[in-house]
Formats: sequence, structure tokens, C-alpha cells
Amino acid sequence: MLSIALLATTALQAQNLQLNDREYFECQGVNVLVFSNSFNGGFNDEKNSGIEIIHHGVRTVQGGAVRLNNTPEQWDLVPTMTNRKVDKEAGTIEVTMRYDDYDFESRAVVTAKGKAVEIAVYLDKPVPEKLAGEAGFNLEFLPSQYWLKTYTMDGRLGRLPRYATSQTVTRPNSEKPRQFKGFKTYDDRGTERFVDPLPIETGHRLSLATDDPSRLVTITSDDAELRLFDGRMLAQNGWFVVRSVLPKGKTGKVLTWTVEPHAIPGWIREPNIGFSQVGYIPEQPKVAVIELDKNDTPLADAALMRLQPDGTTTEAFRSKLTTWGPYFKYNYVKFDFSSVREPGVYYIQYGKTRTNDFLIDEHVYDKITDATTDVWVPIHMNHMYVTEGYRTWHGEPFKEGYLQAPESDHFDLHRQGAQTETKYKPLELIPGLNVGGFFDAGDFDIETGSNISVVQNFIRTWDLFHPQRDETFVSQQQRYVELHRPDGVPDILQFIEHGTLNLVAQAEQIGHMASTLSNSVLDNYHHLGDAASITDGLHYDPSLKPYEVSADGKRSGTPDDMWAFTNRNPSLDLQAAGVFTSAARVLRGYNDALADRAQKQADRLRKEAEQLQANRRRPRGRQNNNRQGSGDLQAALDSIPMKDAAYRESLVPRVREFADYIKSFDTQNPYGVPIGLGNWAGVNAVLNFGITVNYAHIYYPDIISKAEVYRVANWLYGCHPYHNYSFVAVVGAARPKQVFYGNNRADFSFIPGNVAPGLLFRKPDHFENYDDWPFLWGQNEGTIAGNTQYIIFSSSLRNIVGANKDQ
Ligand SMILES: [Ca+2]
Ligand SMILES: [Ca+2]
Ligand SMILES: [Ca+2]
Repeated sequence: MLSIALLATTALQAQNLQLNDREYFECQGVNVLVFSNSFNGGFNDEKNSGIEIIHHGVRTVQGGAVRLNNTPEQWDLVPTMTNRKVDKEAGTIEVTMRYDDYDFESRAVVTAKGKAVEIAVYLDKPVPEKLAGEAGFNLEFLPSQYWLKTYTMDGRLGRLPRYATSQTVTRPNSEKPRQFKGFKTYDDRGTERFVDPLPIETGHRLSLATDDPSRLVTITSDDAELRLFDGRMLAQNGWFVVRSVLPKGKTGKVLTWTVEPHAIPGWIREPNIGFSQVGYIPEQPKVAVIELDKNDTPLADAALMRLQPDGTTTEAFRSKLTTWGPYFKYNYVKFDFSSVREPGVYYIQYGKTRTNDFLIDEHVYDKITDATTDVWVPIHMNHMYVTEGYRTWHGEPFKEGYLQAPESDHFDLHRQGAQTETKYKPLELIPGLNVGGFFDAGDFDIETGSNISVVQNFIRTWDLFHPQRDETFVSQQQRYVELHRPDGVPDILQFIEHGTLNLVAQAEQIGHMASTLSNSVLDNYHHLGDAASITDGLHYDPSLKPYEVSADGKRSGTPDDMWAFTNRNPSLDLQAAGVFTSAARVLRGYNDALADRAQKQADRLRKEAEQLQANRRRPRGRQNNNRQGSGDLQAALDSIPMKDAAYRESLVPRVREFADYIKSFDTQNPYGVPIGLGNWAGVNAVLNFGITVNYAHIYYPDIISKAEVYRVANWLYGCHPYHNYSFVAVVGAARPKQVFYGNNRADFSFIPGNVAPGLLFRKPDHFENYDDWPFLWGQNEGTIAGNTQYIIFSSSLRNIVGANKDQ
């Protein structure tokens, strides 16, 4: 009787949305979150906020809020959540949203109504005049999960478009709500008009994905017209938007929607079997982590199956699973098949779930660095023409050079103060900066701090492993790079040279380090395409009209030139001085002239920076709050080669502490690595951790065992939550991720060797890494600093494993 009663209760709960202890609405298969994540990320609308729906395990809907545009872009204004009230008794979540720029406040009250939620918008004061007809309630749907699916609006049938092909109008700029800090995302070519998408459909009852029960959502409204838009008309990262404009001159309850996400009865998420897609060497520990729906009953065992060369399959191993337990919203069990050492092709069978195949073999780690060093890094060389086979990755960017930034705020988190702190006047050309350097990430600026890290990372790799690999042709004289064409010089030396060229030019031309060399206008910052076409290559001449070119063809009136942000930061100068000293040492004998220049700037910058710091009476040295953490110990490990045996011995207690720190992750989460919960997924912290583990093992193998070095490799290559794809583009023989936030993201593609930030945590309990939607930088954007960290991590891992030492 008891079990029948329990079943009945469970069945009822599974049908209706309930407000749970984590403060979201839940039924089996559907989670409706109401501002668990508010619009406060670092880069405005990150498509991660407001009312969100996690539909059968995938976050397919977000952006539910009062917004000021039909299809908001990243830099359109977002509301600040000023209040959030959860009423368990009433089953409601209420949020207050505010636009300071317009002194405009609204409230949304979300209430569970059976299988649906009711969303009601309340106004205490009418919509401000300036926003009448512009302010509306929006909800956004993930294009890659909805395109090509059928919909109905008031009974009319349609299919959601694979590519943006709906219609637009233009309207006077004066009618456009202000964008973030007054920036403009678009270049109106002198028309003074902005583009506004027209709706694909309008009506009062909309069902999206009527052909897919896992994505079906029905929205009805009696008091407001529903409009369906395609946000990709304005920006490739736009979503499908359902919207109702708020009525003019009204207060109180001004709009009501009923939103019903269809729940598949009894839905249970497919198990996610985390394992290393790269495979395993025979001797290493091999533990798959199986992520299970909380309504799933764990099976007793799993099997390792072997694909035989004759086409047959045999069971190589079967074992009971061990329970790890709950971590956020899923349960975890582990399958340990370490005892299988025979080289071969295998897959894991857990109940009905079968993984793709992977190798157990001595050589699985041999090629883990190659895509990053041979392809990703050279493609990110700035101020060069980069080609590969028949394909040109980009022409030579920024031929017109860089202007002194005037006093300004910036969209990529930089500022230029009132003083330039250089000999240049605002908007004057600073000669000689358009040389060397690496694109930051999915964007094309030179972040000086990151570029310093890049050169440091290459130098550390060179010092430890002296990689002689030569797969890249680099001619600084021709400003030409060709992939897969050896030129007799180890590539890593050429990368060190390329990074140093830009950094030394900054020191020489500016007198100290710039904080960044970046875009001056937002409308070319979000560039997707050939880097050489970001600017027109002509010097900006304000005496010409916009888009006008001088008679000699060398100047234009288009203000697209990049800017150098030049406020002086002595600690950045000191970092640069450090890397210049190392670069001078490494480059000596290869490029003596550059080595001399680097050393000269190192000496000058160090002297001046120390003087400046003394004058400013800033505290010197770093804070060491977390002695157990990776950063502090890493610096100590890095100095071992320069020090004596006593120094090495003196670090033993700290390495022992670090050994405990490593083990502590076994109880913190099922994956045994530090997992970040920030707005940018945690791959940098994971890589730092992995590098320190590797180095600690190299120097102290008795304290840090070899088994520990595989933790981070497993995580990167597929043993992680959400899915089991490798986070490194093309690395992971069977199933690397397929889309990344690289500069070719509009093609739903990747640049080989890129490392994704990984699992983005959405409050209160959801990890996510889209593999069909590249546009969320927090989970899919590789950076030049992170990817060169990966080179150190993977080089040291290869070195430890012992394969390919001759490379
Ligand atoms: Ca950047
Ligand atoms: Ca080379
Ligand atoms: Ca220009």
C-alpha cells in the first residue's frame, strides 16, 4: 500500500510544476528558473539570465524579462534585478526589474498553474514616453534546438528557419533605445537609421516545436499580442524571440502569458558516461564517471566491450559500480576498469547506453599538443597573412597601425584616463605597433597581460622540453605564415619571437606597456570574418567625411583605426621586464637584434617601474592567502632548476600539503578536479592545477604519484558533466567538441587545437556546455593565454608518460 501511495504522489508531482527548495519550478523533465541568474555578467546580455527553461536537460529558453528591443543584442540595455521574492505558500516568484537610464521599473510575477507557469507583468507607473511601443516582455528560444521545427500561431502552420531570412525595416536612430554606455553595435553608413526586424508571425496562441515533444512549448495570451522574431537578423548570436509590447499609459497588471513547456511523462535523462575520448595508456587508472538523473535507478554493473579486428565484439571486463553520490542535481556512480591493460579498441556498455569507442594504447597521448601548436597558435598570429593549403585564414590585419586612445570607457573592460601618459596626443598615430602579437581569443585585440603570459608560457615550454617541432613557415619580413610548411626553425622560437616583437615595440614606442591594443568602435569589435577586413587599412583622417578616401588612397574618414590604451601600470611593466629578460636569453643566437632590444627594455622598465612603485608607495609582493593552491607552489616549483638540493628539500612540506589538496577533490566532486562555478567556466584553474600536479610529480614523484597526473587529462578529454566530448578541438580521437567560440563561430565551426572554458555553471544547480551553439563565450571561447597553458600542461603530461621524447 505504501509503495502504491508513494507512486501516486510521485506521478502527480511529475505532472505539475512545483516550486522546489532550490527556488525554481520543477516537474520531471522541466525546470523553470526565474532570475536564478540575473543580468549582471561581465559583458551585458550574455544569454544566460532572466526567466529560463531547462527542458529535458537542456537550457533552451532564457532572457525572459522586460526588454527594450524586438531582438536584443549583447550591448542593448539589460534590466537590473532590484528585488526577488520567493513565496513558497503562494507558489510564486516575483522580481523587480529596473532600467536606470529611463527610470523605468516593472515587476514580473511567475506562478505555477498546473503544468504551466503564468507570467504576469505589473507596472506601478506607465511605460515612460520614450519607451512606449519599445518596452515589452520577451522570452528567447535557442535557435539550434528550434530551427527546422514546426510551429503553429493561432492554428497557422510554419517552420522555424535554419538561417535568418525574415524581413526588416529601418527606423531613425532617434527612435532606438540607448545601447550600453552609448556605444553603437552597428555602422549605419551615414544613413542615421537602425535596422529593426519584423515579426515572422503574430497572434495569441503559439506552439513552438509541435513536431518534437522534448522541445514543445505553448504560449498563450488573451490580453497581449504575441510576436515571433528571429534575433539572428541583427546578430549571429541572436535567439528566436517571442515578445509582447507593453501597453501605453496603463498601470497594474498589464500583460499575462501562460507558458507551458511540454513534459514527456516519466522522462529520465540518458546517462552521461564520462571517460577520456583520447583513450588511456595501459598502466594508468581508468575510471568512468556515470552521471545519472535523480529519478534514475543506478544499475549494479557496467561492462567494457572490446572491438576485435575481425569485426566481432567481446566483453573484456565487467564490474560492480561504486556510488559517489549526489552533486548538484545529478547522481554519480563510477566504473573502474583500470585492470584492463591490453591495447585495443573498446567501448563502455552501461545498461542500454553505449559509448563511442576509444583506445587503450601506449601512444594515446602522443599527439595531444599538435593541433594547438601547429594550427591554433599560428592562426592567431596578428599582423601576418596566414594560409594553410588552399585556405587563407586571414590577410594582414591593421596595416594602418594604432592610434593613441583618447579618454574613454571601453566595451572590452578597459579604460583610458584623461592623461595619455605618453608623448602622443589623443588619436595621433603611434608608429611601429602593428607588428607581432597574438589575437586575444574569439576577438582580435592584443591584451598585453595575456600576450606576456603567452610568451612566458612558450618560454617555460622551451626551457623544459626544447621542442624542435617545425611545421610552420614564418617570415616576419614577408609578414607571411604558412601552416604545415617547415622552414628549418623550431616553431616555438618563432612564436616567442612573434610575441616579443609586439611587446618590445610597445615598450619602445609608448615608453611603457599599453594595457591593450583594441578596437575603437563597437561596430567592428564584434567582427566575424577575415581579421584583415576589421579596419579599412587606411589612416583615419578626421578632415575627410566618413567613408571618404583621400586622393592618394592612403587615408579615409572612417574612424575604424584601432587604439592603444596607454595608462601606465608599473606592475604590468615589471611583468614585461621579466619576460623580456627570459626572451632575450632564449632568442640569443636566433635573433640577436631582438634579444638586445628586449634586454634593453627589460633593464629600463624594471628601473622605472620600481621607482614608480616606490613613489606611489604601493605594497610590494603578492598576497599568499592560499598556500595550498596551485599558483604559489607553481612559482616555487619553477625555480627548482635554478636552485640547489637544499631548496628542493625545503619545499617538501608544501608539496605534502599539496598532495592532500589534490586528494581533497575526491570528496568535493565526482571528477576529482577543481570545478569553477563562475561566469566563465573554469578551464584556466583546472589547467593551472594540472600543470602544478605535473610539475610536482616530476620533481617529487614519491609524494605526488604518477596516477594523479591523469585527473585533468580525463576532465579535459571527456570525463565531465553534461556530455562526454573532449574540450580540445579535434583532440580526442572519437568525439571532440564540434563548435567553439572562435573567430569562425558564425560558421558553427572551430579552430583546431582550441580549448573550451568547459562547463558553465548556471545557478542554482546546472552545468552546461552547448555543442550545437558556439556563441556563449563563458563555455566555448578559447583564449591565447589559456591555450598556451594547455601547451604546457599537455607537453608536461607527454613528457611524464614518456612517449615521443624525441619530438
Ligand atoms: Ca579581448
Ligand atoms: Ca618553423
Ligand atoms: Ca582605418
